[in-house]
Formats: sequence, C-alpha cells, structure tokens
Amino acid sequence: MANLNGTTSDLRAAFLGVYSVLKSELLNDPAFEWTDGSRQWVDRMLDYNVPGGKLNRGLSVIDSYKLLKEGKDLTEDEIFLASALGWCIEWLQAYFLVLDDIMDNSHTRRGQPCWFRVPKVGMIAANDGIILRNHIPRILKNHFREKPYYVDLLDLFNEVEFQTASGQMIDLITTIEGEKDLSKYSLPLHRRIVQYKTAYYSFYIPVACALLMAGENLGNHVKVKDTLIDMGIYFQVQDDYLDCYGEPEKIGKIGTDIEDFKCSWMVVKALELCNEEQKKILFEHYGKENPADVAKVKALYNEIDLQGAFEEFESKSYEKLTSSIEAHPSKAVQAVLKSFLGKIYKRQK
Ligand code: GPP
Ligand code: MG
Ligand code: MG
Ligand code: MG
Repeated sequence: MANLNGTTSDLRAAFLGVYSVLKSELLNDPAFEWTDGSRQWVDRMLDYNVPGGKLNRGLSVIDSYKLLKEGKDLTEDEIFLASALGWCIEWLQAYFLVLDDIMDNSHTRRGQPCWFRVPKVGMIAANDGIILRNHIPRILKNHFREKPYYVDLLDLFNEVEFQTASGQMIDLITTIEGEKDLSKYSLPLHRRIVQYKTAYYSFYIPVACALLMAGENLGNHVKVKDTLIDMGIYFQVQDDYLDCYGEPEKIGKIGTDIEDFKCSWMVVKALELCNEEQKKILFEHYGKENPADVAKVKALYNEIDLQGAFEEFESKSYEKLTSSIEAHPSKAVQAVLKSFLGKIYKRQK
C-alpha cells in the first residue's frame, strides 16, 4: 500500500534494511585497523546523524526509478541498488547538516541536540563530517564499481558537493561581522544562495541517480534539471518560512536565521513590503543574538503580514511548477516531478 509520500511500505522497509547492510560494511572496512572504541564511535555517530530525518531524498531515488520503469516491479537487486544510492544522498545530507549546524550555531536538529552539542563530541563533529563525506565513495565503490555509469555517479556527487559548498559560502559571507548591511539583500541574491546551497543536493541529485541507474545520459535531461532546481528554490523558501513560523516540535529544529543575519526569503520579502519607518526597525534589530531584538523583528513580520505574502508565494509557485511539469514530453518524467511536488506542497516539516 502506498503511504502519503507515494512510497509503498514494502519499499520503505527494504530501504531501511539497506541502511544496516551499508553501516555494517563501513564498520568493517578493511582499509582501516578498527578498534572497539573507533567502531563504536562511528556506529553511534551514524545512527545519530544519518537515518533520523524524513528520508524524502533517499526514498525519492527508489520512487523515481520505479516511475522511470513505468511501474514495473523492481528486482531485488534493483531495489538494493536504488536504496544504496538513496542512502548515499542521506549520507551527503548528514555530512552537510553536521557542519551546517556548527556554522549556523544551531541548537537542535531532528528533535535532538545538534551533534556538536552532544557531550564529548564538540569539534570532533567537524571530523565526523569528513568521515560521513568519505563514506559515500566507499559505498559507491563497494556496489557500483562494475557498472557502466560508475564514473558518472562519482562525477555527479562531486559536482553537487561543489555546488552546495559554493552556495553555503555565499550564505555565510553575506553575514560577516562588521559588514552586516541589509541593503545588499535582494531576491536575486537569495535565489543564487538557495539554488546552490539546497536545490542541487535536495532535488536534482535523487532524480539524476535514478536516471543514471536507468541507463540515461544526464546531458539529455537539462529541462528536468531546470524544473527540479525551481522546486528546490521553492523548498528552501519554505525552509526559511518555517525557520520563523514553523513549530519546533514539528520541524525538529529551532530557527536561528534572524540571529544569524541570514539572507532569508523572509527578510528579503519584508524589505520589499516595509515602509521607511518599518525598515528602520528592521535595520536596527535584524542579526542580533538578544531575544528582545528577535522579538522586534518577528512583531514586524506579523505587522506586514509576511505569512500572507508567503501563502501567496506558495500558491503561485505551485501553479508555475505544475505548468512547467506538464510541459515535459515524457509521462514517466512528469510522474516523477509531480510526486516530488506532492511531497513538499504546503509542508509543515
Ligand atoms: C540549508 O541551509 C543548506 C544546507 C544544509 C547545506 C549546507 C552545506 C554545507 C557545505 C555544509 P539552512 O542552514 O537553512 O538549513 P537548516 O535550516 O536545516 O539549518
Ligand atoms: Mg542551518
Ligand atoms: Mg545554513
Ligand atoms: Mg533554514
């Protein structure tokens, strides 16, 4: 039976089973002389950081592959391989989140303290991020070395990592202490940041993995990529909205964008809607740690009905994405894209 996300419960169970197989291979990697202590550390670090999210990115690889095969039943081998690629994306996400939480000085993630805040972890988390990143090519080598698309997979993960790190760089350098100036924030800058820091690794890579497994050449699917990037931008605008208005119990994290002086969609849109007096308030209180300053910014967001502006953005994006999906010639590709959009439209977590 398909659940709300479109993944059958059987496929979900198979996907979860593959995590244990991959973890056990990594914990017995012959390239390292393991001790009990080191094996226990990696075991706990993986369980804490890899499987606890929504798993949307990982499950999307199997869903997309199945749709590309036009609903034909997948073989056990195909399910295993699509799941392994899905887990590589979850590993990539874990690597990014462990480091992003240090950089953003965040508190919680997926309903628990950020990994670097766990007692005795601290900055060991930075090296754990490097370990997580290095697990990906090891998983790929173990299971895809003989495949004709092996080189393309390695190249895909490398390209997407570079794009994400570059997006993260512009996300961070706009907030440099002593250079905080809201007048440099604009929708085009926001779009550049979120396209690179989020869209490639959250939306493009799962479909690209499924396409490679199905024997496709990624160069023939540029239009699919463009639609996925637009979806990723919409997804990060939702993330920016939820940072301020989401319920921490649902989203599993406490927002820090106002304190961090982030070029969030919220502040960019606020700058557009504010009169001169309101702008002064924003310039004075945005990007400060003090809860009283944060409260001033949030009160202003309420005053200008930023929630209403977001809802308008949300329905307009849905319409635009739907018509861009319907312009794709292949019904199978349309189904992949529609399933993605269905998963995120009006999400609350
Ligand atoms: C999301 O930004 C972007 C990432 C998690 C990519 C990080 C990239 C690195 C190279 C470390 P965010 O800070 O808004 O996410 P969240 O709200 O989940 O903290
Ligand atoms: Mg963050
Ligand atoms: Mg961040
Ligand atoms: Mg965020």
